Amino acid sequence: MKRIMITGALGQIGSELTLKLREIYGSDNVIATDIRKNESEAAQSGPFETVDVTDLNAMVETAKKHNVDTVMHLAALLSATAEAKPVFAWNLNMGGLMNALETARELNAQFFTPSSIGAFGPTTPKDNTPQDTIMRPTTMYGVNKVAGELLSDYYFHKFGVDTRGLRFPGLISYVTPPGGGTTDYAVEIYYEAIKNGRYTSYIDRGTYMDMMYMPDALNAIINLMEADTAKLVHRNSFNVTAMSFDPEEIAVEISKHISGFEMSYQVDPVRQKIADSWPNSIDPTAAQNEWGFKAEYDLAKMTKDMIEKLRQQL
Ligand code: AKB
Repeated sequence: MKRIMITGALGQIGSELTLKLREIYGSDNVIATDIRKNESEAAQSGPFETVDVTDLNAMVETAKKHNVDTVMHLAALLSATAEAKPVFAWNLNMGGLMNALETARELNAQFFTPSSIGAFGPTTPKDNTPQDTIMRPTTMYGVNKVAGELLSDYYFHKFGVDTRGLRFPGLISYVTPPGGGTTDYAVEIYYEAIKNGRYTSYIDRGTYMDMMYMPDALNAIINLMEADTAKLVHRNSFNVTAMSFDPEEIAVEISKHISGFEMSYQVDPVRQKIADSWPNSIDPTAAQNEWGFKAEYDLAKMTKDMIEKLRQQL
């Protein structure tokens, strides 16, 4: 990776990934793109272009203008929003991905896009979900993610594009909040705990989902992209996870830092149904074996860091 174009660069992953890549590869070599510009550091600290991912021409022209050799396609709707607007989600998630893959093909560029635990469905084995298993998701987001994995593999086999991907769990960070996801509760809870000392969870107690702290997610992306191609048996996409917890367990961990923290529940049936269709915990062995995936943060270490950082920020 030397000249990288990122779509969705001002979103939850992109806003941090852009800065980290600029640190490693140099500011001028990381071209941030998004549908609109804002005042964030990611938009201001290096090249930025306004690009709508549904516009193939704009994407290809931007990539050519900056002579990129890597495309990281992050722009997408998350699970709950996709469920509320399924046709829009199909058009944006699949149209955007197709355009990004075409851009990579045209420029002979390396390619990354995230998949998700949402690619699994209710008939997938729920615990320690294997890398290769039943994938029959029942959400529009999941359908997009499975189709996206297959399409990325297709571009590798058919056109030789060096496509790589990760099945991300819920990502937790104190920088840019996620929007429209099912796992977002595990981010909101920290903000509410610090601001108000309480949180009302829309996900029910006993609902386990995989999660990961953003620094581990960024390292995973970079390590996968730097991995020796000869060692990759899988490409799109690798199971990665750092922890699995339910709302009760994260609440207990937060209580260790914020005494008197109160948790209550008002379950949102739409997001609960999505969560119920996802695994309790996934098995990252293929990622560990093929390119050395390792996560540094567990629930306790992440909670300590989140609370320290958010206390300074809020
Ligand atoms: C979501 O909840 O939609 C995302 C995901 C797990 O892909 N955070």
